Amino acid sequence: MRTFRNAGRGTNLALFILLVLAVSSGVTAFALGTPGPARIVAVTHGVAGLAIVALIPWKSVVARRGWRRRRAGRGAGLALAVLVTVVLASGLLHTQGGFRQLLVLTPMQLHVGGAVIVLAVLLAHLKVHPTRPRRTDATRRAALGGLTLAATAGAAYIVLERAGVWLRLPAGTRRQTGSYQLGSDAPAAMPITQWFTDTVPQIDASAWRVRVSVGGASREVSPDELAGMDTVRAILDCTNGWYAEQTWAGTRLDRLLPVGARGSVLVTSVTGYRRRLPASDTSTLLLATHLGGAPLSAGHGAPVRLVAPGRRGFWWVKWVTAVELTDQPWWRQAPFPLQ
Ligand SMILES: Nc1nc2c(c(=O)[nH]1)N[C@H]1C(S)=C(S)[C@@H](COP(=O)(O)O)O[C@H]1N2
Ligand SMILES: [Mo]
Repeated sequence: MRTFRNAGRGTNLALFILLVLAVSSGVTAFALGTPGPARIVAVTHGVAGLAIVALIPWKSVVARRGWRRRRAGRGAGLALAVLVTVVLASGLLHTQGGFRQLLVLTPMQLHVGGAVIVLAVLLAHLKVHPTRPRRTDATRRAALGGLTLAATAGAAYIVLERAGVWLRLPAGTRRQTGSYQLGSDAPAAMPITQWFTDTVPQIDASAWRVRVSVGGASREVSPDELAGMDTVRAILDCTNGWYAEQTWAGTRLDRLLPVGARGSVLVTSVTGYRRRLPASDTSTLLLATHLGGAPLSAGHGAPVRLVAPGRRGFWWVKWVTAVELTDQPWWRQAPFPLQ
């Protein structure tokens, strides 16, 4: 009986550690657009997820015991089990099945939305069944168990990755960020995506001006003045799970700002959506008016949008009306858009 109890404790603690790892790597993966670091984070996330799957048989023994004892919090526990299943299944579906829409949601939206709810329910669940690490948990047996689990999940990850390539499944074509190619050099086939807070606005492009402010001074620039100065090949990589490589044309941001500008540049959309970027990046940032040789479509940000190579899609502000150079550091903002 005693070893049984300990096994339950071990499983719960392992699950807790894996959950922290999965959530932190998941959030970090959303922030990263550069392939090398993004791959390390994506692999960590995948292995943590598979380790959670590997613990399901153990956890279900523990959970069934709790269920029969009719302890408080049974409802929360059951809801958690269902939600975790949804999160794991949608995560696996994304990594194996390519970018697709299931009714109204993509697997990634289901995965992230589910995970947010899991965290909320889990906090409630932990309040009822608190589990705190004890000195006595750090046994040789626990260490061996942890290593076995890590090795199992790592091996499962490699098998899934290899199978994706050998069997020519969508999984084998994922970019290092985890996204699937969709609509490269074919703007009409590229999804039109908003961060969950925004919609495509109705606009009159003929009167459009971008207000460029530096210190107290500001001037207005028309889309025509921005068109055709610079051309850039860049990958738009949306956290929703797809990416597209395109040729973008417009004007580099450093041409509009003083040489050696410091601080940050706040880029604002007519919808209120905005991101702040480091002023030191302006030589690689583009205010684009054209995509694939044609003017931007309304959905893709006409008449002017930001192109931010190497950054996730949520930095690529569409329908830009203002660009403002300020002293504020770029990181003084929410890590993900809130409006
Ligand atoms: N104004 C505004 N710009 C935005 C967004 C938004 O919601 N509002 N979404 C961002 C996100 S999350 C992505 S992935 C890209 C999508 O660009 P696309 O619709 O041209 O594919 O736009 C970015 N720019
Ligand atoms: Mo996105």
